[in-house]
Order: sequence, then structure tokens, then C-alpha cells
Amino acid sequence: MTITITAFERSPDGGKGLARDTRVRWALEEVGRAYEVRLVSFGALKEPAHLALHPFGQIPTYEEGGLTLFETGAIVFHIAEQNAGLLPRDGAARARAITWMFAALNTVEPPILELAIAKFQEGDKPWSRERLPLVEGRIRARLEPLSARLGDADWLDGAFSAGDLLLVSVLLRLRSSGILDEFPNLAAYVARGEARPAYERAFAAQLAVNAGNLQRRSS
Ligand SMILES: N[C@@H](CCC(=O)N[C@@H](CS)C(=O)NCC(=O)O)C(=O)O
Repeated sequence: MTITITAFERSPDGGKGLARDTRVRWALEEVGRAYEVRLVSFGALKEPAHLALHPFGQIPTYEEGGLTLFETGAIVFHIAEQNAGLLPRDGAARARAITWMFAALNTVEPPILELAIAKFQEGDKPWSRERLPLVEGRIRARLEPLSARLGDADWLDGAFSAGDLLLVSVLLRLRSSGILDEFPNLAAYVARGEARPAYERAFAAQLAVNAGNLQRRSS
């Protein structure tokens, strides 16, 4: 059955791989599934046709036969459940990998998103300069124990899993802040994730969309 995901027609990051379709593309590449992409404009996100797929009017969505999913955690989990390669077969190891998926999205990602909001949406507010160090402190409070847990291992719990895929996807958003480099083992962990051939293919595919847009804009 054909898999179709949605992505930005024109990503605000210009193709740095920060839009969340990249993590879905990565999961599909890891398990060797082909997929199609439907590009959506910002305007179309909030129109009825897209809202029928995603109640919050966001990307990415995932369609396969009669199934429609939204939320990257649910999509990556579905891909990992349906295909070998992203979750261990052993029950306990599988449960631990799923725990890391939840930790990535529920515990690590929120303060990282807060930083983006503080900088880009609230940067002009009078209280923004005071707030920024508080938000950065909340990120460090997550990265310190994460760094201690990872230690000098390649991945969080044995072999690479969907938990690592989501955690790397969340952490790489921090690179431009400099905070990731305060934790050399986490910076190396992210680099290891980005060096995986499946990530490289996913990154190149989303970049191609945005490079195409640049060409269209300049012509
Ligand atoms: N929790 C959602 C977040 C989805 C999300 O924030 N998508 C962004 C792109 S990365 C989006 O569509 N933003 C446009 C909007 O919210 O209007 C997920 O993990 O899928």
C-alpha cells in the first residue's frame, strides 16, 4: 500500500531538516519503505481538506490505505510496529525503547520548543531577556541526566531504536543555540544519528523540496 506523508511546501527553516516530516522520512528510510510526499502551503494547513487529516492543521500526516495518522510520535511508533528495524523483538527491550520515544517527546522536547518560542516569537517582548536564561536552564536540567545516562554508549539502550531516532531529532534542534556542545557525548550522539545513511537520505529529500523552492523563487 502506498504511504503518503505531508510536508511544508516551503519550510520556515529553508531545508535544515527541522520540520517534523524529516523524522517520519527518517523512520521510513530506516525500515526501507518507499513513500510519497504531498506538499502543503501554510494556508492549506488550516483548510478543511487538511484539517480532516490533522485536527490541529499541522504537518506531518501519514496516510496508508484507509489509515490516517498525525503526531510524529504516533507515526514513528506505527512505522516501527509494522516494520522490522526500529524496535527490538524482546519484550522488555521493546518497552524500554518505547519509553525513550515518550521521553524524547514528553520530557526533552518541550523545553527545547520553549527556547524556539522565546527567541523567535517572544524575542521582542520586554521580559524576553530575563526569560531566556530560565528556559536555557530548563533545557540543561534535561540534558545533564540524559548525558549521564548515555555515557560513552553509541545509543541509549543497546542497538539504535525509534527512541534514538526521536531523541536525535529533538536534540538536533538545539545545535544553533550552542547548548548541545556543552554536552560533548550528546553532540556526538546527534552526529552519529545524522551520519546514518537513512537520515542522510531523509535529509536530502526534504532539502530537495526547499532547494526547488529557492530555484522557483529566484526564477
Ligand atoms: N506534536 C506535533 C507537532 C507538529 C508541528 O508542530 N508541526 C509543525 C511543523 S514542524 C507545523 O505544522 N506548524 C505549523 C502550524 O502549527 O501551523 C508532532 O510531533 O507531529
